[in-house]
Formats: sequence, structure tokens, C-alpha cells
Amino acid sequence: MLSANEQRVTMVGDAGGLSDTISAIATPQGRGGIGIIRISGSQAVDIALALCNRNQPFSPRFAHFHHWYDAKGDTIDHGLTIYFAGSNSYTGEDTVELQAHGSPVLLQALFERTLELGCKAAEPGEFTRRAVEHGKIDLSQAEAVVACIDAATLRAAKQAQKQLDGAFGRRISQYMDDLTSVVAHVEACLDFPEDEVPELFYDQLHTRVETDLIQPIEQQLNSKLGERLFEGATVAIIGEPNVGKSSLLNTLSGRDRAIVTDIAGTTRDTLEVDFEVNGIPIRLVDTAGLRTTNDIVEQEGVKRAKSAAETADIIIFVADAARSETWNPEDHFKDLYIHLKVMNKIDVADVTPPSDFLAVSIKSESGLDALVETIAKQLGDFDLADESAMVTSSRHRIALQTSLAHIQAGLDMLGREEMIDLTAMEWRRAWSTLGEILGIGDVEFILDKVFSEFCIGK
Ligand SMILES: Nc1nc2c(ncn2[C@@H]2O[C@H](COP(=O)(O)OP(=O)(O)OP(=O)(O)O)[C@@H](O)[C@H]2O)c(=O)[nH]1
Ligand SMILES: [Mg+2]
Repeated sequence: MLSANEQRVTMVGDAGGLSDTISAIATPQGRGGIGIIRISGSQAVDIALALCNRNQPFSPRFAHFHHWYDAKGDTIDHGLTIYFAGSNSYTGEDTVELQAHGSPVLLQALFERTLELGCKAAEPGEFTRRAVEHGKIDLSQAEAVVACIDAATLRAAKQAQKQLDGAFGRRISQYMDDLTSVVAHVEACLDFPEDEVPELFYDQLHTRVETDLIQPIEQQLNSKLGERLFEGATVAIIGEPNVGKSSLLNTLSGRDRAIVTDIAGTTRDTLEVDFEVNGIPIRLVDTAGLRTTNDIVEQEGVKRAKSAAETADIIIFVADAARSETWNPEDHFKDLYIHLKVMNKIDVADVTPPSDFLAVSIKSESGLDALVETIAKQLGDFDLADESAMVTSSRHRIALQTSLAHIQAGLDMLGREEMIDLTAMEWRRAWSTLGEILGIGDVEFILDKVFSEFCIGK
């Protein structure tokens, strides 16, 4: 078994079949100040020289001002041509970027000219895929590129950048190197008769697998914050009529979105508003007050409120401090887990709410900071000491879970001589499952799937 790094270097040699030079409009569709065409591959420089009608080579990383010509020699557009040589480029192969005017028609004409000159139109994510296949970045870093672009909040974007810097990938590589080492150790036992392997040897190996692999992987898996940062979370506000649900939605989101009156039954439909808590994107759902009614519109509202609660990631149950009959979620939900119970209107009632309630007054804005912090905690914030290890996608979570199961299965058999082969096999499986995260090994189908979610030009 090679180390994760050795394996990556081997892949550079494997990166045959990439002789096509690709091109794409890399900036988003529509008009803009600047539009960029990206060309990558062995013919990139020749194609760019032909486009510029130029004989002299380009200086790498130098902005050359040029006109770009069509087949008849007429100017299509003019702008900057920048050449990135081989291993110093994003893709790991010769790349040329044309910074043109952001006119969709001119960009299209320029792009079509690159095709005439021998480029192939790039597939979605093909530039980044080449970067992975040339060993410039690992697959988790490639995914971080998309995460960075798609991030809805600054915190999510910063987290994606940490992954792009390779912190997460390095952690996975470390696990893989640890596995390589422990496999080597168990295999060494095969060369000795059973009674010559000291008891201590297995104990030490056991401790090592526990502390270097099982515990840190479990810790990583325990927090769902990473996925929440990118996928967001739905928070439903439920409770009886007139307790202040709509007021809470307006206050938390900072928008006067829902109608608030002192008439019980004001909200009749579900209503959603997006905001963020500590950089975690949240969809907040206000619902109709829960009560038995003959009004068919309100009946439908109550039905929708219940279904919003059932599908939410977090349920906030709001009660009115002055009306103890509103304090029991069990009156409406038998089996639903309520994540957060809020006792509102403590400004008007001199009561001590049950200890599982958080006392607030939306009117006098008291207790709201604690409420926001509790929501963040419920979403997994503050769980991780080292956030660079955060699991940010379900693909990584599944791979880590599967790998952990193999590590544990191997560990359970450790110490029984007849099982040594099986232990080594389980740990090798754990190794290749971790390799899938980085795009190492026989992972063509994984690459196809991951890169199909990219945009063209990236
Ligand atoms: N005194 C006091 N009144 C509040 C507080 N929060 C909300 N209210 C008032 O309570 C009334 C009901 O508020 P809403 O936000 O409409 O209550 P709701 O739970 O959405 O009610 P429905 O839509 O009917 O289910 C309004 O008159 C609010 O101004 C609070 O903290 N203190
Ligand atoms: Mg309401």
C-alpha cells in the first residue's frame, strides 16, 4: 500500500488520455465588464498564438495586450492574454486565459474560434478534473472549489477555503498513512509463530488504532455543522395561537415579514424567511397556531403547521408565559422531539417557567441572544475544537462512516492469529474508502459523479 502522497504522484504519470486541449467561457453568462476564456492542454499556447496572430512565445504570468483574430484576419475582440506554464497552472498543464470584454456575443465568437483552431469544448468541471488528475489538488479540494462558489454565507465560504487549502485532505491522508503503518505491523506478525508475538504488541496496536483513527474519525462524524453550513437547516416555529410565533420570526430575521396582531389565529398558512445564525443558513418557517377549530382554512393551516414541524431540522415550540395551557407540546404532538422550548412574554407574567424552557420577551428583547446561541448549539456549532476537520458533504460522511466500520471490524479481530489476514483486509478496505474522498485509486465513477455537478469553465 502506497502512502496517500505517493499514490497522488503516481496519478500524474497515469494522466494520459488528456491530449485534448479544452476551452470554455469561464465567466457566468450575461453581460459584464470582463469575460474570460480559458484554454488548457498541450496545444493551448499554439492555439493562443494563432488567435493573436503572434510568433513570439508568451512570457508566463505576463499580461500581454492583444487583438484576437478570426479566420479571415478580422479582429474579434482585444484584451489581455495570460499564459500559465505547465505545472504552475490551475490544471497542471499549459493554460492560457483571455480576458476579453464581457460581451456574450464576442465571447461566443472567441470561443468558437478556439474550437476552429483545435480546442474541444470543455465538459462541466473539466479544468478542475484535470487539476485532480495531474495531482495539483485532491478530490476533496476540487469539491471545495464548488462549495466555495456555492456558499450562501461568508462563514461557509471560509470553511470551503480551508478545505481548498487542503486541511481536510491532509487529515484524511494522515489516516491513510496511519492505516498503511498498522497494516504493515499486523502483517509482520504473520512471520512469527503465535507465541512469539508479545501480548504487549497487540495492546499497543489496539491503543494506536483507537487514538489515531477511531477517536478522531468519530469526533469528526459527531458534528453535523459542516453539512449545515452548506446545506442549511430548516427551523419551524410552532405553538398555540397568539403566543408570539410570527413576532419571533420577524425579530430573528430582522424583517417585518409576518402579520402580527393580538387576534388568535392571525397566521393561517406557513410562511418562510431565510436568514443566518452564526453564518449557518437557516430557513425559518412560521406556522398557524395549533388549536382545534371548525374553520376549514385554519384547519388546513394547522395541518400544514404539523407537517412543517415533521420535516424541520429544528423545532422551536413557543408558549405564552401568561397562559399555562399553552405550555404543553404533547397536547399536539405525541412523538415529535422538540429541540427548543421558548417561554415568551415574560414581560407580562411573573412566573417561573419549567426548567426546560428558555424565557424570552420578544417585546422587550430579552433572552434573544441566548435563544440565538441555543439555536446555533442545536445546529452543531461549538461542537468541534478543530474546525478544519469539519465534514462538509454527505459523500465524505458516508466514506468516513464506512471506513470507520472497517477499522472497527479489523480491530475487533486483532490479537487472534487466525484472523490476522482478515484484520489486514478490513484495514485495507478502510484505506481505499478514505482514498475515495481524495480521488485516489479506482475512482473513475466517483470523479464522473462529482464533476457532473460543476459548471462549465471551472
Ligand atoms: N407583552 C408581549 N406581547 C407580545 C410578545 N411577543 C408578541 N406579543 C404580542 O402577542 C400578540 C400575538 O403575536 P403573534 O406574533 O401574532 O403571535 P402568533 O403566535 O403568531 O399568533 P397566531 O398567528 O395567531 O398563531 C401580538 O399582539 C404581539 O404583539 C412579548 O414578548 N410580550
Ligand atoms: Mg402568527
